[in-house]
Amino acid sequence: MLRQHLPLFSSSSYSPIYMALSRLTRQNSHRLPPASTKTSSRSTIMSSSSPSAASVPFESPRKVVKKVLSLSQSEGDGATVRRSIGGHELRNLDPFLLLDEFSVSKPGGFPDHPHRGFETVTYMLHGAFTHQDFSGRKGTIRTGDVQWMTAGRGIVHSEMPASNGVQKGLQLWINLASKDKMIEPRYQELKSKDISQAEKHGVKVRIIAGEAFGVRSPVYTRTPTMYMDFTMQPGSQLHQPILEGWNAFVYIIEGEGVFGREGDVAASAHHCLVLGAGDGLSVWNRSGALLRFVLAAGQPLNEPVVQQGLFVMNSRAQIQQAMQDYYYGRNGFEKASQWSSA
Ligand code: FJE
Ligand code: FE
Repeated sequence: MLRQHLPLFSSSSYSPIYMALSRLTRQNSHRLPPASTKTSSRSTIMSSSSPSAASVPFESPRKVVKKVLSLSQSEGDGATVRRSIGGHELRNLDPFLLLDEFSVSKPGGFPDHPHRGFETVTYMLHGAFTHQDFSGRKGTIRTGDVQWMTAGRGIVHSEMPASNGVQKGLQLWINLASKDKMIEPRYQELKSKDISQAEKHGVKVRIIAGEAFGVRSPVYTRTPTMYMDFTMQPGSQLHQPILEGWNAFVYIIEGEGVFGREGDVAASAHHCLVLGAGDGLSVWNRSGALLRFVLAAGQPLNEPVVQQGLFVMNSRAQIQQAMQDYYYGRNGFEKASQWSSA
């Protein structure tokens, strides 16, 4: 399988002309892991109560196989992102394409730009963001809210700060299978109060997608995905099942913790930890402060990935098609030419 990965656009390169003229400039090939045989993302309730050191309840606990510190870089219009997945050190974590921890203040943001072929999941950590799209849809997400946007065949939108001060959040891009790349766009929006939560023995979880502690999220994941936000009290431990065959990672938002094996060194904020094969993740917070992190896992698609900035398809020909469709306003981009955000 090939992954041909091309650079994201710079802020000056949103224009259709740039996109039409863009050249495919860089290609990286990767071998992908074998396809998973499981399709369900169901998991069982795990107890995190056992104080015993030998209490890891998994047959094959997942270990951290790669640890990447995400450094700040500029993106969009005056925005700052810490990019882990999708950056140079972590190009490939099928089905995930990108994870940005973003920090943006007015008048910066992410002005009008297109997407095709994948989903964007925006999770607000602090502040508020307004999105507007080319079909007239407009909305604001605030601290704790999630916007799960399936771009499918095409969305053109803007994502801009909605209040003063710095707005912070995470944006995760999830690839769509070849058969789903040209589906109708769809939004799933969850207000903070509607996000399923569970708490047990000093561990709180907000379930954005999938299931933890016996509680399930209502979000439909076209590419099977789990996505959780865990907050662990000092001294607590967690044992979270993750389907075998799925690729999984942790991104630490705050504090520090021991992930995978009890004897490992603690990892701290802004690190992305790629997990190896296995059936679950164990975490220990041995620090004196809160530990907060997201855990995401997804069923690998095992399909070729050809990315040109904000279009992610399976072949160069499909990328050319996407650029033409956007330029000429076809195949889902009909509303693109007359529209600009207010
Ligand atoms: C962008 C590529 C992009 N990270 N985090 C190029 F992906 C973007 C872009 C974002 C983005 C938006 C939000 Cl709300 C959060 C993000 C990249 O939109 F602006 C450029 N120029
Ligand atoms: Fe976007």
